[in-house]
Amino acid sequence: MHFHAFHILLLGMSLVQEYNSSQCTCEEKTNTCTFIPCGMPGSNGLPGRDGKEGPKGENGELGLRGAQGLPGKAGPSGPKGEKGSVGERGPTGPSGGQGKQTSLFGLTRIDGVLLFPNGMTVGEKIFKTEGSEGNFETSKAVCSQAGGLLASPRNSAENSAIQQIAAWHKKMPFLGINDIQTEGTFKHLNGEALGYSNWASNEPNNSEGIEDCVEVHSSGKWNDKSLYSCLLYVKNYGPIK
Ligand code: MAN
Ligand code: CA
Ligand code: CA
Repeated sequence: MHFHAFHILLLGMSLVQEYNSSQCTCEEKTNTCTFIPCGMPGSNGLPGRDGKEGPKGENGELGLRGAQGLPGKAGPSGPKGEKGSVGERGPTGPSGGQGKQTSLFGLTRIDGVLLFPNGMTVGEKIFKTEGSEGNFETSKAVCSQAGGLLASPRNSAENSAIQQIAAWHKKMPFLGINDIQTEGTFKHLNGEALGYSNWASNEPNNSEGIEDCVEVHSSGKWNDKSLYSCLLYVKNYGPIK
């Protein structure tokens, strides 16, 4: 049907063409000619321009799970723990003895400390004074601090050391010897009986009411004296005996 109408149209147009070509020539009208009446078909034109970009496609399928990542950084340190319990007491160490002792021109140094004029060493003992004086109770108490003891000679060498220290200070010292417990029976502070003594002649005499302590004269000789006398105290830093 369409085909038939098209041929009829072609036929009509060719008749009109036939008529026009016999009467006049066709005017050239640029871009107005929509129909080529006869002749061979022309060659194909150049490809048209690229079309516009299409719409965005749909999301692809979910990919495979990736490999495990590296471990993360360490976290901040935790709070301080509680204090532990006290450990067991360790074994008793060896006795300290004295530090390095040197003597030059009669001056004694222990660990570089010069004892003159406050102290002297005799064997393992160190006798040392602060140059202070007090009654018997005060002297005992001060010397007992920090593990010391009021000096109490066990032999003539120790007595001479105490005598020398007292001479340097021009004072008379107490000894850690008394007869407080039993009149006439002198003992060391630890209760030990006297194995060595150096009494002056006619001493002890317990004169002046009561004399239960001992002082050392500049000669080194002993005299029993009142507990309330104020005398130099010398401390023994070494072994007691
Ligand atoms: C003083 C005191 C006494 C001592 C006599 C010795 O009286 O020191 O302790 O016995 O002198 O004469
Ligand atoms: Ca006495
Ligand atoms: Ca006396």
